[in-house]
Amino acid sequence: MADSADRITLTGLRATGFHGVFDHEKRDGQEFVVDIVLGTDHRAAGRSDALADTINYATVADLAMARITGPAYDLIEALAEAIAGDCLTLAGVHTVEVTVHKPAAPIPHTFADVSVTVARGLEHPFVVALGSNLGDREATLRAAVQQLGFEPEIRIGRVSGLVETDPVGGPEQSDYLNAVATGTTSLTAPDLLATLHRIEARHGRTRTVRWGERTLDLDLIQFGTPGAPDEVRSSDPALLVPHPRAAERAFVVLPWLDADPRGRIRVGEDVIPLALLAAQLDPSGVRPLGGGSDD
Ligand code: A4P
Ligand code: MG
Repeated sequence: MADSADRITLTGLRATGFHGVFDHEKRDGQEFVVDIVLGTDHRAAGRSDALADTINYATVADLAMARITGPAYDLIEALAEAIAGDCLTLAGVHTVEVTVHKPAAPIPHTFADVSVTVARGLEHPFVVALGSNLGDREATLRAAVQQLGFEPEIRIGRVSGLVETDPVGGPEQSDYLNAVATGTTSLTAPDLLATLHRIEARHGRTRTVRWGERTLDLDLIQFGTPGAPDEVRSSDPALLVPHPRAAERAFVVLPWLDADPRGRIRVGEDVIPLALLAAQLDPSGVRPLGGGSDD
């Protein structure tokens, strides 16, 4: 999930709260105990030895304590979810696991403890472009979207209609089918790209000729929200995001606009509405295949 196995662990944070389904729980209160494990990356703090480069665990404790002693929930699941959500707002937190114990819960038997645990990750929006011009192109693109959605850390949002497109660049080759999928993920950008490569490989993708024909091409177009702190901008050849050619390609921009009419794209130092960019591109090489939504 996170790109490192680094952790901050806070256990046994305890206080009286008023959470519970029964009136007497909301009236009299009882003890709640919270454990929190934050997934993070300690490298910066390890190098600098500066508090500003890490997550202050006292702040984490303050946030959780405010939830334990704050407005009453019926369920400890809801309390755990609220604490997890608060932790994810802190800079540097990639993942969070919250366990809420309710050792005096109204269970009419002898028991040691009862608890619930929720595990959550930061969700980043992403845009993926799909292309195929070999084999059963439509079946391949549909299967690829399905396989992406099966990944536990990927949630597919909107998928464009399929478009048939004239090949751009490369040797003479047959027409492409293209589509664009948007979604959110708790993966990092490199891990999402690795997942795309695995799915390409499953469809027999081989890399011989650059821009040559392919059973399946999955390009990571954008990761994070352009202009926001979670936007990933990378010129590393192994991870070029935003995709350097996306903004000039009607076979990417037009289906993307179909999937997300309010989408925004980075072009150089600007972030502009996709609709504005689409209006400037020549749409003649892009033809809807059947039209409509693909999901
Ligand atoms: N790589 C780095 N960043 C990324 C990223 N954001 N997304 C690396 C995907 N891959 C990325 O990719 C080359 C290398 O880029 C890989 O090692 C990958 O890790 P590739 O998929 O092996 O090669 P490619 O797709 O032939 O090259 P490239 O430069 O990605 O080509 P494009 O720009 O994707 O163009 N015409 C139509 N009508 N429709 C198409 O879909 N596609 C292409 C390929 C050409 N013409 C087309 C279409
Ligand atoms: Mg590619």
